[in-house]
Amino acid sequence: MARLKGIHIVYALIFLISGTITAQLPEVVKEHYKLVWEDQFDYPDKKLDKQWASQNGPSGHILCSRWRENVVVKNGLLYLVNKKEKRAGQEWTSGSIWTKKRFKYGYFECRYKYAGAEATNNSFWLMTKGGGQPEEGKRFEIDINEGHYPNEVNTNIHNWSDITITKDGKRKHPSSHKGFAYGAKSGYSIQLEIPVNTKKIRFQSNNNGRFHLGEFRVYGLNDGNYPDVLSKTADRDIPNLKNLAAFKDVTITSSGSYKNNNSEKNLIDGNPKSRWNTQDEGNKWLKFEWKDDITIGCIQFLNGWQSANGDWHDLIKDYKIQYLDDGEWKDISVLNVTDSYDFANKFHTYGLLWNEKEIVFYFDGEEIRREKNEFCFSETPIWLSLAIIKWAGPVKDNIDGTSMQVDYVKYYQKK
Ligand SMILES: [Ca+2]
Ligand SMILES: [Ca+2]
Repeated sequence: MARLKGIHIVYALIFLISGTITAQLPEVVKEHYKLVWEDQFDYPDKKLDKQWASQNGPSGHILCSRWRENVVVKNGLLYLVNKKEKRAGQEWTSGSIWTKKRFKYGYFECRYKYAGAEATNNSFWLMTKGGGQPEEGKRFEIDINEGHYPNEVNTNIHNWSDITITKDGKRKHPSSHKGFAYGAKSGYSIQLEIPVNTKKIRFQSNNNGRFHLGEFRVYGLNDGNYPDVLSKTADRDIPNLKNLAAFKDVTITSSGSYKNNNSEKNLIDGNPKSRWNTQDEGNKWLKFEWKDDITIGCIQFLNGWQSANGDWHDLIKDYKIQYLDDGEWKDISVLNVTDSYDFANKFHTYGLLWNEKEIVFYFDGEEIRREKNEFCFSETPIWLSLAIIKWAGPVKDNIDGTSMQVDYVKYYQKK
């Protein structure tokens, strides 16, 4: 019996494992596509060079030079390794490789984990290679994911043929971006199940980088009737409901502000677009103090900023709101996105369905973005690249030794 049970457990495990892996494939791919090329990285390191080429040198737009030595195949995984070492005029090294084979149209999928540090760019992407213009369409780049630790997925489509020079001498090219910050959002509305009475509340965040809070609202009891947190006119939307944080006798103190610009007043001016910009370093906090006890039924705040395409940027990854109760700080609301979305801790799959008409992006088999294909009509290698960059959080020594870990890359073609 014991043996039988064991076999059953093994079968159950195989079923579970294969189930979770096939479940990642989009329906359309399952039905109409077949696997024609893959790399599982299940071979000795030196065999990597059969199918992949490696960068060996610096790159001006990022903070690291990239070398074959930073690329390691081991135990069924490909590691792109960040190191703090001076080489080729840069302070850091990392790895970037591309397939010798060229691909066109199909479903591209990669299963990987991010390097576990901010300021790293963990990318699975396509880009035409070679100097000339392609016969059809433009030179292009499709970033299936430029992943930023811990929770961000970034997709891009770049046109590298139509470069123009702006009046101030900068190179520009047409591109479109859509980003996703899993587990984070721009507006939080925290309705208290049990109202609290207090004279003091505080907001804290360990977010590494500087961030922006557009508005901070504290409401009394109002039968659950509070404004839509993202409403531009929230302060006037509900008759007779006043933001207690904006009362005259409130004292607002903070951990600091960007360039000491005292932007705390922007938290309570009713305008979501004017913001408190925090200082760069250290913990960030805000404290509100009233002369007399207030009763709190709801707290709302806005963070991040929105670009013209509707994307939100710089959304905070953690916060804690507390109130003072008899000399003791007690939690009202706590968020830490890495509890649910830590893409360095868990493997996820990033996919792209590319045909003559459309470019469709997937995350764990779910469609996240769909665009018309306007100029991506020629063959490209598949690229796997790790980089250290300035625009995804502060660059710190904890990057040293982290790695992007790739389980596999697969390419499916239409049956
Ligand atoms: Ca404001
Ligand atoms: Ca593998």
